[in-house]
Amino acid sequence: MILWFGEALLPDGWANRVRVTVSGDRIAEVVSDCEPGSTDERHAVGLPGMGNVHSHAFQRGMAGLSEQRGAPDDDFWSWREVMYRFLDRLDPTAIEAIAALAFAEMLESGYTHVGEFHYLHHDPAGHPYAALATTAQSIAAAAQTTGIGLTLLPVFYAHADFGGMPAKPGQRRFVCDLDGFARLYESCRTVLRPGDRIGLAPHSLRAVTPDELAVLLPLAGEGPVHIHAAEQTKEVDDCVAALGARPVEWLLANAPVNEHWCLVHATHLSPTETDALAASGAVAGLCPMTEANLGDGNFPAVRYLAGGGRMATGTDSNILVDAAAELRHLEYSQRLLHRGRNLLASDDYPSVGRRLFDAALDGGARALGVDLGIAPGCSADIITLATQHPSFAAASGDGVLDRWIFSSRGQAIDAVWRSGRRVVSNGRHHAREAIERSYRAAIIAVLG
Ligand code: NGQ
Ligand code: ZN
Repeated sequence: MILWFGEALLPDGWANRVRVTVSGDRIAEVVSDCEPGSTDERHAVGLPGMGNVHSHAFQRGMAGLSEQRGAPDDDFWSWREVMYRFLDRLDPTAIEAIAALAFAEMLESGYTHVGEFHYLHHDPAGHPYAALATTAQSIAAAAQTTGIGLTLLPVFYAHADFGGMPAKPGQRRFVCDLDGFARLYESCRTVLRPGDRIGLAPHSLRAVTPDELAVLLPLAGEGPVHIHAAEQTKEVDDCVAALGARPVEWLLANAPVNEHWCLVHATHLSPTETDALAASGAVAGLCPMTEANLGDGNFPAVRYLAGGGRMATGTDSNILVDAAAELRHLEYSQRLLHRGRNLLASDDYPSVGRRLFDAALDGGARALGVDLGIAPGCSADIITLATQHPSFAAASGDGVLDRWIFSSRGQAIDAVWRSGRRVVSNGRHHAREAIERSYRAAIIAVLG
C-alpha cells in the first residue's frame, strides 16, 4: 500500500508531497517532494499515531457515573471508593467489552498505541483466576478487536497505604505477593501479540514498599517501568511522614529512575524535584483531563519543559478519550495558573500545538517502548486529518496542529492506520457498531 500526503509531519519536521510505502505492518519507505502514483491513496495531511501512556480501560465504563455528590467533601479518595464498587462487578467479558470501546475511541482520537496499567487481576472474590492472566487476556482481546498497539503494564499492588498497611477489602482484586506477581507477570507475556510490549508497574509508593520495589525491578529488564507518583497532596504528605521525602524526591534518590521510567501524575513537584525529574530522562505521564476530573492539581509544565523534561499524555480514567483535548487541557491548566498565554511554546517552537505534539510523541514512544513516527522501520501507525473541517481552512504545517488541538471539537480525524491496517474511516472505528453493542450489554448487565 502506498499513501501520499500533501504534507506530513516526519521526524525532522513537516515535508510536502510525501509518499509513504507500507509493507505489511511497517513503513518501508518515505519520500518527500514527489508526485503521487496513480494508485496511491491520497490525503491532505499525515501525522504519526500517538502513544497513550496511561489507561485504566475498565474505568471507561463508569465515565459520567461519579459526577453526583456523595458527600460535601467529595474528592479523589471518595471517587476511588465509587470506582472500587464499580470494578467489583466486572467479569472478564465485561472488562473486554468496556476496554474495546475505550480502545476504539483512542484510535478515533489519534492514539495508536496504549499503555494499559492493569491491576484488576483476580476474580470478584479476590481469588486468582485458574488462568492467571485471564483479565489481561480480556485487555489483549480488546486490543486485537480494535487493532490498537498494546504495552501491557501488569501492576503490583500490595498495600492500602504507606508503611505496608494491609490492603482493604475493596482492593482484593489487585493484591499479589511477590512470588504470585512474578508468575502473573510471566503469564501476561503469553497474551501479547507480535509488536506488543510488556512493562512493569509498581502501582505507587502507597501500594508498594521500598523493599518490594527493589525485588520487583529486575522483572522489568530493559522494558518500561511505570508508577503513580504524586497525584494528591495527601500522598505527598504521607510519603514525607513515612519515607522522609516527597514521592518524586524519594524515587529519584532511591530508585534507578531513567529514560525507561514513566512517572504518572508527577503532579505535585517542588521546583527542585521539577528540575531533577527533567534531568533524569524519565517521562512525566500527564493525564490532564483525568487530573482535572479528579481534582488533583496542576503539574508545573512550564518549568519542567523549560528544563528539558520529557512528557507524554495518558487518558487514565478515560472520562473523555481525546488525544487533542489532553494537550489542550495541559496548556490551559498553565494559562489559568500563570494568567498568560502560549505558555508551553518556546523560542524554538512558537506553535503550542507543535511543541506539545512533538513532546508527547517522543515521550509516548519512550514510555511505551516502541518507535512512533512516519519513518522507515516504524510500525505503520498513521493518522490523517479531516481537512475539509472548517477549522482547517487555509491551514498548513504547525497551524494544522494548533487548529486540531485548540479548535476542532473532536471531529478532526479522518482515517487511522494501525500496523498497516486501516481501522478508522471518516472518524469512525470500523468495528464501532459491534463494539458499542457489546459495551451497552455489558454496562446494562453491570448496572442493572
Ligand atoms: C488507579 N487512579 O489506579 O486507578 C488510580 C486510583 C489509587 C488514579 N490515580 C487508585 N487516577 O491511586 O489508589
Ligand atoms: Zn492511573
